[in-house]
Amino acid sequence: MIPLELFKSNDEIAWCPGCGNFSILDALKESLSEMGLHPSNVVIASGIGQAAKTPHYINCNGFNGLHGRAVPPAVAIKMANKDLKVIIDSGDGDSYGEGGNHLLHNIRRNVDISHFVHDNQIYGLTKGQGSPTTAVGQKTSMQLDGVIANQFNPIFFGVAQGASFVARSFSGDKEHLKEMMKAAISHNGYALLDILQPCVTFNKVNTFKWYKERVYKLEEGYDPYDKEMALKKASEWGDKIPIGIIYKQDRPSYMDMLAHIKDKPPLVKREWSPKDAEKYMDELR
Ligand SMILES: Cc1ncc(C[n+]2csc(CCOP(=O)(O)OP(=O)(O)O)c2C)c(N)n1
Ligand SMILES: [Mg+2]
Repeated sequence: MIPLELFKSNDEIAWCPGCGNFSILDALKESLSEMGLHPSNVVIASGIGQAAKTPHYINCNGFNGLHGRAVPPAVAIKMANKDLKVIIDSGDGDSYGEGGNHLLHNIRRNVDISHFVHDNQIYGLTKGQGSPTTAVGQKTSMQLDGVIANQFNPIFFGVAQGASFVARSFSGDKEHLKEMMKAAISHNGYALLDILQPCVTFNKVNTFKWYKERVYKLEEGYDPYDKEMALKKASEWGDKIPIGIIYKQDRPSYMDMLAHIKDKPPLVKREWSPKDAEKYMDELR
């Protein structure tokens, strides 16, 4: 156990009162503290958005990068120092919209990082345009006659693509959220955790009440290794929305497969010198 106070940041929080981000931030700090992970061994990476401000609001290593580009620095950090726990904490727009391409390829690679998506089904920071997870027909500040593009289902996508860990939780159930965060952080490989979160200012449809009335925990005995069942569960959305670990698969992580990284000390801890490159340079001269 690491004292919770160590994760306290002095930055002023710029989220709206009542935002689901607050309990996600608390759950994150508590999970890290209870897992005994010291702030110096943790990195939180994000893109741009309200959710993506998280690295400023927690005292540990952080990287607040470009919109849709949370995955590349997170992967690079993990490649350079595989001893670090690398967590992406970003929004639905950042992760599934602008960052969709990176998401797809990280699922394929299975780099050992957790990806926590604050899914408020809206572009919050830029004042309420529809995001990939906004429902068809929903009126927004931008789509005045309603969204016409199909709604993206991140859970179904993750399972179908063979992500090694796919889960969903809800910011209104902090204990469940912590359980999912801890499972994702402990997982060896890429862990996608979609977190349903109300945006009290720009999404008047998917409110705290809307989620509360619909989410239910997976039945006792549910087997996340059963892909067919997982695809079925992943398709559920509407009156009933399942939360929990929907899909799991044991396969080696990217780091476990790279010859120059597996079974070796992290790259940052190895001796090196620019002279090491000379023999390769000679070949080109
Ligand atoms: C390349 C690029 N496109 C668009 C933007 C504008 N932009 C910044 S944040 C954002 C949406 C963020 O939405 P989301 O990731 O869902 O986070 P939220 O604010 O809802 O937490 C957009 C469109 C940008 N900064 N860079
Ligand atoms: Mg959002």
